[in-house]
Amino acid sequence: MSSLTEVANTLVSNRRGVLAADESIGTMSSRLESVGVEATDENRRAYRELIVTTPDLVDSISGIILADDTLRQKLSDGRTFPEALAAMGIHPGIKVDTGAKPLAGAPGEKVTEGLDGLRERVAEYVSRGATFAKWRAVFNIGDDLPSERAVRANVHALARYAGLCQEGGLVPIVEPEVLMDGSHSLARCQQVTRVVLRSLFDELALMQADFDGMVLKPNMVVAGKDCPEQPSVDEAAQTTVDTLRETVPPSVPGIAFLSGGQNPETATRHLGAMQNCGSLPWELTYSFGRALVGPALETWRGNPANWEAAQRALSVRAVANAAAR
Ligand code: 5MM
Repeated sequence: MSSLTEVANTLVSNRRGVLAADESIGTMSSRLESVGVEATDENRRAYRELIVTTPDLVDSISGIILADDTLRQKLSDGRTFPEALAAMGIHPGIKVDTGAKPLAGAPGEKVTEGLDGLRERVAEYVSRGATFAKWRAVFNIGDDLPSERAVRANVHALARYAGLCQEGGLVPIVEPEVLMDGSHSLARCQQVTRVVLRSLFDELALMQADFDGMVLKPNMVVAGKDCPEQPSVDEAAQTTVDTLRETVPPSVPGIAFLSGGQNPETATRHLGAMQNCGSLPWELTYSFGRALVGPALETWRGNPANWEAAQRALSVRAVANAAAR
């Protein structure tokens, strides 16, 4: 087994999942401000320290995705974040995209950038201890969206990212996110997710990415958050699994879902229900951001007196997701 395959398997097995703590500086700043914490480098660092020092996190978390600034910061004890994670038995990961930018000629759609200089950045991240990477593309659902050009531009970038990571020794987490924004139905989300995933795996094959040395991080197939007809948990879970069976090659070791703005309990219930949808060729796990850390951030609010309670709030979500598997 190559070391990429080994890392990919470790990320998704043993009932563990990946924690996404890679909010860009802009996103992290607004999340801190939303709970009354000033958005400074130090507060962003302290919040990430709270996450990674949560007791027993290793029992339910196999890897943590960091942002570039966090990778370069240190814990209070002087260790870098990758050093601290590796010592705990948690893989340090790095978000390598530079964000979703408006796609020329495609109003309302975005293409994720970050390929320029990526070979060199991958080498640097490996030297700083990262073992895996993440790149996220976003797709809006609308009457005529996503357009074919937005799908093709994004899957092309995702596939080139995956190739560069594997060449440089990082396991790529490949994240195509069909957004929950809007009033579209479950069936429409399924249709769009199917198109995106088919196109993605065609492009990954063209770029000769190794399916067994990657992890797919898709959205769950759900109705838009403003859709008046919301499916049951079992229906959304079954539709998600059906869509993945149609599109994801069996050699991919694991699928680690994003939570996409679902409330934490609902995301966990969906994950649990999917485990009862028959035998599957891949592991199904979580790579949640908000659905894991949201309650901890709400509890902490920048007050040192809330530190342990916030860590317990994170623990509750992490343990619940591991149990759902
Ligand atoms: C943690 O947020 C990640 C980075 O977001 P920005 O680059 O937009 O600041 C994001 O990619 C995240 O990894 C995924 O969306 C999964 O997080 P959720 O909250 O959807 O589970």
